[in-house]
Amino acid sequence: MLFSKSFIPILKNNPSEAVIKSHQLMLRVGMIKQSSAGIYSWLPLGFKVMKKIEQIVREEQDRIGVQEILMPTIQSSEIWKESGRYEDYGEEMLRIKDRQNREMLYGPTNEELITDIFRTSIKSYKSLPQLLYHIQWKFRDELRPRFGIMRCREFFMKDAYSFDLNDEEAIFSYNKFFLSYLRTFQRLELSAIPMAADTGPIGGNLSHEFIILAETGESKIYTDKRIFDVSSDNTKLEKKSLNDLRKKYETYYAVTDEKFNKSDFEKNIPEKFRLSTKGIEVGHIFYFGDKYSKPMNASVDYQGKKEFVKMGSYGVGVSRLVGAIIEAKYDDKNEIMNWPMSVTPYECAVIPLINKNDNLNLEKALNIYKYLSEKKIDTIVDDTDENFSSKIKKFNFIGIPFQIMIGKKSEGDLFEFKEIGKDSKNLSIEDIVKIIINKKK
Ligand code: 5CA
Repeated sequence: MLFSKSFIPILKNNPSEAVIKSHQLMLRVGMIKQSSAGIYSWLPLGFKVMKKIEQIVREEQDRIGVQEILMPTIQSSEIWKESGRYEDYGEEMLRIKDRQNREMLYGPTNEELITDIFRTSIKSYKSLPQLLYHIQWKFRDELRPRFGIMRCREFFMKDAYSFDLNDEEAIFSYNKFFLSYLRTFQRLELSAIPMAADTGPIGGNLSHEFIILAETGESKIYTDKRIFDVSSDNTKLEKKSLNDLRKKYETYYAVTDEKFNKSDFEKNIPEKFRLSTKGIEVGHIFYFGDKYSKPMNASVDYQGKKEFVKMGSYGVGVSRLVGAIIEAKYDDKNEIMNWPMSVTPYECAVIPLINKNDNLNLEKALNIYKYLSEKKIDTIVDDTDENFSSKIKKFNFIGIPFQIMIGKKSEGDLFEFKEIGKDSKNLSIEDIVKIIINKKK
């Protein structure tokens, strides 16, 4: 991509409406644009990051055997009346009437719709388990949308649903998602802690929130620091292995505000391991048995009897993750954004010093761009005539992890190259490619 042709509308100053870093930065470097309260357009830079996150979430769902579908954003009120949630959901639900005066709504979540899809097609216990997910926009008319895309009204979510014959099988499904979430957040270079959580309007009595630590987070959390050392490596997709994994986490105290109990916290954790801080909820999983299947009559035949299926649901805030990654990775001191390689908007920036009447550096930059593109390195070239130091500052700000500067320091076949936040050195283009490709692995 040539910077001159890109759509990256960078603002000169921090927008005054933004109070937290991710919101400021996303507006400032032109990742998003607010269209109305709590509703945003995603511009190329932000959209690229979100799509990369979406793909990682997708791959980790596929890996545990969940099948992808796509349900609509607009739902009929009928199914919500069947489950009993139409009234209960309250003002957060955006209710709409169509031209026939039918009550419709913009889906805030999809338990009802998926249960309806399931019940019309699956009749035999032999088809279980069924694990299904989709990645789709949701709408919740939040009372106080804030922090940009972190708590907004329209947001992009991965929601998955499991259907099983009995509790034991359903917990197996739950635990598969538990593992899948740990792997997903690890690939995003986030350290997410699973915490015992309240179930709110989704319901049920088993639930974990996946929380990453950040001072600007909305959730107050209390945890034993030793939970950070638990590893999910070598966990097999088998009942025992998955049960053991969840148990390993659950031996450590880790709860959100609603479940906090001061005396338990102090009794169970030696003082040096106690951590009370704030975090951002990036995922939430629920087990709620037959809460929806019973009123909606979703059942299978098993040994001549009708059994209501046991269900769980599993959410990841795909759009929220863009902001959450910024909150977790921003280097305040040096004012540098550190995108994980797996989701960075561009992997490499080529920054030529361009003098009037001298095209040599620009030509070199364009040749490098061609070469890196052949090597499948996602590159942006700053072909504008902005001054050299403000170009460098700009790419630190956007957070492109690798940068090649073509200015006074580059000589012959060697180019000034740096990994963001580190010192630069002169290297050949072949060595540069090796370093970048190695980091991508
Ligand atoms: N049906 C369940 C699981 S699929 C459900 O809706 N869970 S949830 O309410 O916890 O939402 C799932 C995830 O979506 C949350 O963990 C959070 O990361 C994200 N999310 C929820 N509300 C918002 C919001 N207003 N803005 C941005 N992201 C949100």
